[in-house]
Amino acid sequence: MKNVENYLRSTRKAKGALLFVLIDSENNGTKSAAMLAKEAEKSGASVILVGGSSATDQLTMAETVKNIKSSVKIPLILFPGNVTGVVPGADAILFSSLLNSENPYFISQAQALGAPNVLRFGLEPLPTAYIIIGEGTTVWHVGSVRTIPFDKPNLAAMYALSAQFFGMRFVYLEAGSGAKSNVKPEMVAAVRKLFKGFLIVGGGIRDSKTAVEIVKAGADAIVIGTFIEKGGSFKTIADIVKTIQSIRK
Ligand code: 1GP
Repeated sequence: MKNVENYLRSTRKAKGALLFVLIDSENNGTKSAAMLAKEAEKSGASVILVGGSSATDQLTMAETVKNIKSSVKIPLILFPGNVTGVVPGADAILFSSLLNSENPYFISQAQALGAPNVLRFGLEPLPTAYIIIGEGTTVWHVGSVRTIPFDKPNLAAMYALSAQFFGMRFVYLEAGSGAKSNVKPEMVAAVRKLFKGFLIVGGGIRDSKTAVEIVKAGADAIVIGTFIEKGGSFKTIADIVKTIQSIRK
């Protein structure tokens, strides 16, 4: 796909909020990544994300990307947890800075190390502020996060506004993969009030009700990973897509 950012904006406009399905390249489930991606596409997902904060095997990642690419038409976007997450064959990459990390490596150093390969592999960089909410998750641990508590929406809004001033066109509010609690709608709404770009929300979303609350609060896309990895039904995924697309701004 030539221009993923345009695709995201125009699909958002035409169809309503989008579902991104996250596939961990190191998933140990019974279904292959390509099979999961195919079912996700059939259920109405708009994007396949491949990555994760603990997925560090670059060879497996590249192989997974290749397999998924040959199975689906929807764009495949890399979601790197480190420089090892930059591999050839995808359409785009969430070129992210973990804004509330305490370790400069995750704010700008890994990005500098990864940038030459983003260029070399022809990946479309989607400039993204990655903001972690809550604690105890893998991304929280790996990313040396100075966390934002779930009940402090204004802190998240401050980071999102700074992302906007930096010129980042995407904000990803992340509770962490498999998080017990999802990002609360109050926080999504506080961010939406200030951030004009494309707002992604993920972590701990498993049902339509939660997805609807988050979209109504202003998310442009929600991300679901663990539910699918654990064998959750694609009928639920199709229901989620249908309900979030029925919400109009
Ligand atoms: C994690 O936001 C994504 O990076 C998805 O979270 O795995 O909890 O669905 P889940």
